[in-house]
Parts: sequence; structure tokens; C-alpha cells
Amino acid sequence: MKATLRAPASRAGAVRPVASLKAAVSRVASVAGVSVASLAVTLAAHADVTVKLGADSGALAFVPETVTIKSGETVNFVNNAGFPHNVVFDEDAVPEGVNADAISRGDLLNAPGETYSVKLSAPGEYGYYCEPHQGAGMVGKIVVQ
Ligand SMILES: [Cu+2]
Repeated sequence: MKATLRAPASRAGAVRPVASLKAAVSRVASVAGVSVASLAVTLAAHADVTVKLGADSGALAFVPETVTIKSGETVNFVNNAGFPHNVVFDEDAVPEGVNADAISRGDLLNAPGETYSVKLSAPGEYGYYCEPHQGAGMVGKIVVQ
């Protein structure tokens, strides 16, 4: 008798902590859900690649010269040094079916920090160059996986 009376009593006592623990867990879960979502957004944004137009040393180069991205990601070309520059994709060095003109930026980037962004989807290798500095070896390559 004592035991049967005790059991419900201790169960009743245990219900409250369990209930509040459940509430706490679901609160934590929803908070965690939010941070996981924003982390995913942050990671997606960081998956994009930046290529400097002109090395920090002033050398006429794309830095890095070769980058690899996944299909659908974006390459951001940022004016860094030795400008003006531009970004011209070689029609003979892009995947079949890709319109090199459509992804090129023929107009010169003149201002510091000026950016040209291009999103690439067709897998393969994309060769490009800077028109004013092609002769100086300012060429680059993007590999889309
Ligand atoms: Cu250039």
C-alpha cells in the first residue's frame, strides 16, 4: 500500500521536471534550428570565390590565377591594383554551348574595389584574360565542377 501510494507521488513529482525539460529542449531545438539555418546561409555565401584584379604587389595578374567552384556558384572579380582591368572569356576556352561574350565584362573596371560578378553553371574549364594586360600575362582559369 505504501509502495503504490509512493509510486504515483514520485511519478507526479517527476512529471514537472520532465515537462519543463521537454519545454527547454524544444526551446533549444528551435533556437538551434535558427542558428543552423543562418549558418547554412553564411556558408553558401562563403562558397563564392573572389579573384583579385592585380596582385597586392602590384603585379598584373589574377589572384589566384586558377579557381575551382561548383556549378551555380559565383566568381567575384574585385579591382585591387594596377587597374583598369577587364575580364574577357576566351570563346575557344569555355565549355561547349557557353556564350563567352555573355559572361565577359568588356567594359574596363576603373575604380578601386569595383567588382564584376559572374555565375557559372556549365561544368568545365573557362579560360579568360584581361584585355589591357593580356600581353603581360594577365590570364586566368576557372574550373566549374
Ligand atoms: Cu589587367
